[in-house]
Amino acid sequence: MSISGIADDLSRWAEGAQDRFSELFEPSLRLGVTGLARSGKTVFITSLAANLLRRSRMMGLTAQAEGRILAAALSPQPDMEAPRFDFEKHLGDLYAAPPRWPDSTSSVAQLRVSIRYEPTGILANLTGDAALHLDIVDYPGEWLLDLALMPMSYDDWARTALAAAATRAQAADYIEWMRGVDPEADFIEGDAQTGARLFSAYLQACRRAGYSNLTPGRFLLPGEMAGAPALTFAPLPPHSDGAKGSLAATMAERFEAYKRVVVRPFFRDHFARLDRQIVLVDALGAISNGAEAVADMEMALTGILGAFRPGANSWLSAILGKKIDKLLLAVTKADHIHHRYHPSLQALVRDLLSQSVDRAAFKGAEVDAIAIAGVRATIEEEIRRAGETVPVVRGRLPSGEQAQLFPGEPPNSMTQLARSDWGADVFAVEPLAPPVLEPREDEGPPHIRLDQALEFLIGDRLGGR
Ligand SMILES: Nc1nc2c(ncn2[C@@H]2O[C@H](COP(=O)(O)OP(=O)(O)OP(=O)(O)O)[C@@H](O)[C@H]2O)c(=O)[nH]1
Ligand SMILES: [Mg+2]
Repeated sequence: MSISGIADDLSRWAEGAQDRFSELFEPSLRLGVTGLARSGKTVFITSLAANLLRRSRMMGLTAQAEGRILAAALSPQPDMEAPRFDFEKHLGDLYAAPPRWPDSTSSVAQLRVSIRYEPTGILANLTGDAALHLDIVDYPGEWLLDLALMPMSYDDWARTALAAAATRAQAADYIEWMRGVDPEADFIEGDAQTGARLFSAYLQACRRAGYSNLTPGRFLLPGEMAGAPALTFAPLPPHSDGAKGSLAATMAERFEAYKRVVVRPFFRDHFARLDRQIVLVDALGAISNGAEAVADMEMALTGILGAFRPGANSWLSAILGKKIDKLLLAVTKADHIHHRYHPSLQALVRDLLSQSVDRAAFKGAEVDAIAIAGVRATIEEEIRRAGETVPVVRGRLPSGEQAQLFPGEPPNSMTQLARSDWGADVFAVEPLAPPVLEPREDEGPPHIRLDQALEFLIGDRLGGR
């Protein structure tokens, strides 16, 4: 297909059959998609929406397998103030020549996919067609970690943050600055700005080093709030006299402001309105980075999943209107390993899930774990090595060069992960270039288990109503 043909095709792909979905009061379902930076959120949402619009790769979705999905189209989202997820741009990147992974994104974004289907059961004969508006909400997992700040005072937070910083080389500049300031001295804006800048730089450096359990989340992803006073503070050692107008007292006020104007509105306006949730985890990446990265991922995951147990946090319980009733933990980028190893990976995620959360705490919510790939960038092959057959995958490296890859056998439990010395010499995945794709009338990008993930998350809402 020519380049202009592809562009035409992509625009038709996203074109809404809006007239078919114009009725008011049709049910909607808000699906939250979250995960730490680079976990695969944008790729997941782009491919999910594309595969809902063109569904021949979605036979694991029962309503599709039964031929009951009559139409699906993008339609205008209900929230006027939230940025729309840039589906066309991200899909265009995937189908470009050469294809590109989507750019990094850093705030909440939303996309509505409206689905018309035939209900089942006794209602089928009475009601005719039904519609479901699926509102997909993309938000950074880092913002969920901020929940832990809510019950903390500035001193509590500063103590915890400084204890972590003391063990990390990345904090050297910040600690040097901190030692040079007097917390009791009169507040000067320039001091707060320098402190906040160095502390943000420290958090950014930690993230580049593979740490993910980092707060305050907006210091990493400030969005439109960059430079606001509520983001211009940093931890100082506990002080005895927080005289009003001192550097320490102002830092403490700003920490409280951060909770009030950043954390609380996020939970109230976005989080509290979700019906279902998928949490994406780049576990293969963490395993490749070694034991410390895995421990950090586990800790971050516990923090993230903690937000879904409102009972454990009275502040959150108070603002939650309804409860999330289905939660799926998905390990992404499973196309990096041959499907023969997927059972190990699934077992590992299930184990991770049960270690990170006390399932009993999810009263009334159905929780599951799965290994997926938003966009499959590899094909599977077998090679003979030393008389044995080794299952490998073939993909393109970022240089464009084709390669056969065998990252190693992933561990199948947390115990195994803890016992062995995991790291790049035992198990290593490297980034791949996206696959070269041709748009087709009937199918979206290749994926792994997006249909099964969707069946878990919304399958019940595409049956009887
Ligand atoms: N092979 C493979 N790589 C993937 C897949 N999904 C994501 N990736 C890789 O992971 C990177 C990050 O994916 P994104 O979807 O941009 O992740 P994100 O969570 O939206 O990232 P931020 O917006 O930066 O937080 C991509 O650039 C790809 O390199 C997948 O299904 N298969
Ligand atoms: Mg993104």
